[in-house]
Amino acid sequence: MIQSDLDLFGPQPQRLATHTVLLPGFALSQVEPLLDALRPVLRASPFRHMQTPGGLPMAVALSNCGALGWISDARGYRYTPVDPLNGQPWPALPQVLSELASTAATAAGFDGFCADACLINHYLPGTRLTLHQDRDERDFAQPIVSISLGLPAIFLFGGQQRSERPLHVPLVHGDVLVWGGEDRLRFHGVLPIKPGSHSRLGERRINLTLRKAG
Ligand code: MD6
Ligand code: FE
Repeated sequence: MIQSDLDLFGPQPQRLATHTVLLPGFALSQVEPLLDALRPVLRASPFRHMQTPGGLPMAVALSNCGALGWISDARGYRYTPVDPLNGQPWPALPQVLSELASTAATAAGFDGFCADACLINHYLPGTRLTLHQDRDERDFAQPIVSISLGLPAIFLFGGQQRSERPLHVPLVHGDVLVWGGEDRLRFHGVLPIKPGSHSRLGERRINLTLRKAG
């Protein structure tokens, strides 16, 4: 096959580690339905800066949809069925989102993924996410599907120890990152978002991370 034939199939999946796959542009065809579905979600449960257990406001603003939502407050990090801002259940997980997550998981080698939680992160230029592990979910055998929208970011993909020097992975609008298995507890974060304006989303990055939390 010659190079121009390869291009017809679009960017190919990239394996970043044994159980971590970057699917470049995987969400692009669903961006408009995705944004249409997020609008009512964010009207019911708007972005807010949660307090860390240490009492500082988080730099990233967040919301959730699905049966469970991730929160942080003085008592720590956990999943709750109810939005603490309004006392109501988190908005339902839109079908377009759960289907995209499950097809992305399958494309990355994780069959039968059924998300019950979607964390919605909002970054302005300058906002970063410090290195952390995701360990508030019940079953670490379940993968995580992460969808990037808006401004580009450099994703820090570290090791099992905080001290391990992380890979710098560029993520752009429409990219989907899937990880699980032995990579599930790797440290990771996001470098400060560079100033700029995205043609569809303006001066922001939105990241959707879908999990089976309960
Ligand atoms: C972000 N993502 O990309 C933050 N966690 O805005 C995460 O913290 C994350 O992308 C677990 C798995 C995939 C992720
Ligand atoms: Fe994370």
